[in-house]
Amino acid sequence: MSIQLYFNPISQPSRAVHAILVLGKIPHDLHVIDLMKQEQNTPEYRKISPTGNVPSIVDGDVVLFESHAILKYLAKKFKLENLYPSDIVEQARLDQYLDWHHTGTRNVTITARDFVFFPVLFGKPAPENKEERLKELEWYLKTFEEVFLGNGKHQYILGFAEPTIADLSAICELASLFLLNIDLAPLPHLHKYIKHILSIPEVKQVHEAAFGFTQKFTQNLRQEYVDIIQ
Ligand SMILES: N[C@@H](CCC(=O)N[C@@H](CS)C(=O)NCC(=O)O)C(=O)O
Repeated sequence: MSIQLYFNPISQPSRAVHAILVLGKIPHDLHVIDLMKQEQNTPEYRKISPTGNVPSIVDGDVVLFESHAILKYLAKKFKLENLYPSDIVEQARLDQYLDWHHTGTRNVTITARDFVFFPVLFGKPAPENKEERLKELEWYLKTFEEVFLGNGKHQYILGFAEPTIADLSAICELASLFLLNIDLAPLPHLHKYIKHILSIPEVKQVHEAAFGFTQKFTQNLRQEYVDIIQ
């Protein structure tokens, strides 16, 4: 039986779940939830995702929302040991990132939401404290580099030997940096990491629509981002 994925290709956690399905060669059907049309709030969809968020999945009788719960479930069910190890200590090590992610790396998207998504899609004025917000974001990105990339020592989050669900989740938020178009020169380890993870064809594939959005709405996109997208 195929996994039914309810998602939106512009949504970061949706792309992370899409990526594991593609990477793990898991049979699946895609159902786009149009957030602009508020399809996430229809009574039918709320039965699948009571919080009215994407992504969510239906796997027979199993109905799940929250991307990290879904990623762990799929990795365990389809025995994708490399993506989420079965050893409890290794799992706990990886969970450290997965928990930090929601209030850490997710800030990239929150910043892009306030300064790009909301102004472009809804005409909502961008907040006036851009400099302060970018400074805050820089702190999260530096922490990501230092703690999770071991200041460039690690190819994958926390030094795992192969990409894990932590990398799948992280890269989808980090791709929001493209929309912010910020200079990556002060963050060389992060730059290298983003380039490397997006060189995985399946990961790049699920970013197609998001990159289309970036190219449409970002003026003078920096060459470092253009190089990765192309
Ligand atoms: N913590 C959730 C976050 C899900 C989330 O925020 N989804 C957004 C799209 S990126 C959404 O569905 N928003 C619907 C809305 O704002 O009404 C996860 O990891 O799945």
